Amino acid sequence: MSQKVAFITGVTGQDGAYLSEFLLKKGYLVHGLKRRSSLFNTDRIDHLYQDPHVENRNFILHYGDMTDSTNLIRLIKQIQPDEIYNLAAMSHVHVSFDMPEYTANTDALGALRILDAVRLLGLEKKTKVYQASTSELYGKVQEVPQTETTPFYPRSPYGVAKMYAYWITINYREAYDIFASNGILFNHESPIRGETFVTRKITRAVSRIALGLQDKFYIGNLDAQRDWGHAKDYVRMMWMILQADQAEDWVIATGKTTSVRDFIKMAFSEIGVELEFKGSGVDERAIVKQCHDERFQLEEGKEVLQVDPKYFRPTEVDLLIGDATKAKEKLGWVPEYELSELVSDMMESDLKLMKKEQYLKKGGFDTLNYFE
Ligand code: NDP
Ligand code: GDR
Repeated sequence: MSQKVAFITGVTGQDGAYLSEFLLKKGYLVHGLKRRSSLFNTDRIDHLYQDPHVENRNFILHYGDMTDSTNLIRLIKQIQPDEIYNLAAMSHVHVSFDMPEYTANTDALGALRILDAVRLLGLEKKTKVYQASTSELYGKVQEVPQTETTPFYPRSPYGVAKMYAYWITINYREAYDIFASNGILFNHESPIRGETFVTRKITRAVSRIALGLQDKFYIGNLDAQRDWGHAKDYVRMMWMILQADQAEDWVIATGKTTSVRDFIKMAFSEIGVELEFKGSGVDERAIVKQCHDERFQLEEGKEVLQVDPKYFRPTEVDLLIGDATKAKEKLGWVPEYELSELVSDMMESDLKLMKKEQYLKKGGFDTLNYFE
């Protein structure tokens, strides 16, 4: 059997990195789209990098951008992929309120550009397309838990852009018979999650507080509830979706939901700290009730967290909880990670990272003081 060829947009992101590892292990030739930036932006995939001078590489990166049609057409023509995973996106919900037009261009029209390139190049029968759809489509709660048939009500420019991408994927499937599927993935996290998403923001801050690099951190809506899974489980599902008998749309979720406040408690308990929350709304704070771990010297009563309305969104998604029965029954998907394991994994990794930072600081080097 000839080697399968995949093209991943968003290869430098969290999911792109895990998916690349996964497909390489399966023997794929993986091509990835990366953006030009003034600094290296390949941290998450540097361990996969292969010297361009070496023959028979199986991991190849190309410059490009989702807003550049001719670039995408040229690359897809050259790569002739069996599978395209369209993961590239301006993926931050809060930032999408600041950059609505760019978000629409990248997330909505970007998906169209990929699908239309497949059509223009006559690859309808060869190339399968995975579209990274999202639980943000559900937005304002219409039904709990959310399934493939729950009505959509997106609540951000990001959600609305992804709604266009979702429907254009279905339209190209129906109009041109392209094997194009949406994975409606609920939140998934990992030690390489972007630092400004709430879980990673929390695990980084808790690790820094544990090591005395920071006193407290600021957060937005503590009551939001999310269905959090591990990214490693979810990229496996992206591949399974393209191996299904037919192109369809699939919800991928754990079926359990947790509030931001409870995620914070779980992260602090990894360093032996019991928290007490005081006040409410914009005045809510958290203080150390007790620290059971002798390695970390956190005194009782120390304030470690405060709500800052700056992180509230103009319109919020309050509650997400997905029902992945269809994927479990038809594709045999079983997630391997529990939320507690995800939190441990992220805390272990961030503690290691912050120890390096602590070491540098002791040596007189400036460390990062930028938090969003
Ligand atoms: P990340 O934000 O970690 O990665 C996004 C990727 O897209 C990065 O490689 C980024 O490049 C790239 N990108 C952004 N804008 C452009 C552009 N204009 N042209 C080319 N590349 C671009 O996201 P995740 O890995 O977490 O998510 C992957 C996909 O899945 C996204 O589409 C996201 O919206 C969607 N999704 C994610 C979920 C999650 O919980 N993680 C849940 C459901 C859907 P750079 O590194 O240069 O910034
Ligand atoms: P989300 O993830 O918006 O669900 O989108 P994020 O981690 O940003 O927010 C989750 C919830 O936490 C609340 N929150 C905060 N969020 C951030 N980022 N920073 C804070 O300080 C903070 N305080 C509270 C938010 O209001 C929200 O309710 C992610 C992205 O990966 C999308 O690309 C993807 O489509 C969805 O998950 C599924």
